[in-house]
Amino acid sequence: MNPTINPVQQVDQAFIYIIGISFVLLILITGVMIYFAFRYHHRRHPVPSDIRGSWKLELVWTVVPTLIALSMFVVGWNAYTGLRNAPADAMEIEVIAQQFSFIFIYPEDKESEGELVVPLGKSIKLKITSDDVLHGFFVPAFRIKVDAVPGLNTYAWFLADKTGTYDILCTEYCGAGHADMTGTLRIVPESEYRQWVESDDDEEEESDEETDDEQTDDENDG
Ligand SMILES: [Cu+2]
Repeated sequence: MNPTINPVQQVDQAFIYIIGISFVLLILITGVMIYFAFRYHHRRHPVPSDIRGSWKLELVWTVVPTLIALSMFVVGWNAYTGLRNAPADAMEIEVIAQQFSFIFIYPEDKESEGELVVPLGKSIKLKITSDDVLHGFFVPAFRIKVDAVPGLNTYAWFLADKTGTYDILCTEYCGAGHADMTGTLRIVPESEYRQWVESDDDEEEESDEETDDEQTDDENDG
């Protein structure tokens, strides 16, 4: 139904492809090495052979690994471009990283802290920046890991193709509260999203204002 390619699958394919080839090579090379150590042991093979080059062999061991390396590049490039090319119809959400939480600003002008709520089935483009120091915006379930840099706009996108809650983490050591700089991505059915985005939760947000965050922030500045 949705023609959008999901970069999660492309990233996983690139990973499996590269690790698969690495395993095949590991087994082949180790096998040949063990075989040669026995076969050409000095007791079984006292006089070494004098080999003077073989252009055919050299051609094979140059061309084959080159093709393998290029194929890895193509698979990786497809995954990378998949992650970088957000669909034109994606819903845009601003992400502002700060010591020590993520703030999300929705098209409807709603704001949330620590929790990113998005509707199921949509492509979501995140426009990322930082208010203070370097942070990293990481959502492992969607293979997103993008720096949040003060004064610079970076972006990421994902296809919200399954409901559920997923972890968000900061992956740049940004101060004493870095380890607590986590969040949740919640993918909900469109109707639930509408309800959530229209609900006025200003009072709710005020009650969770954390004073200890500010304290660690000040201690860290020195
Ligand atoms: Cu951070």
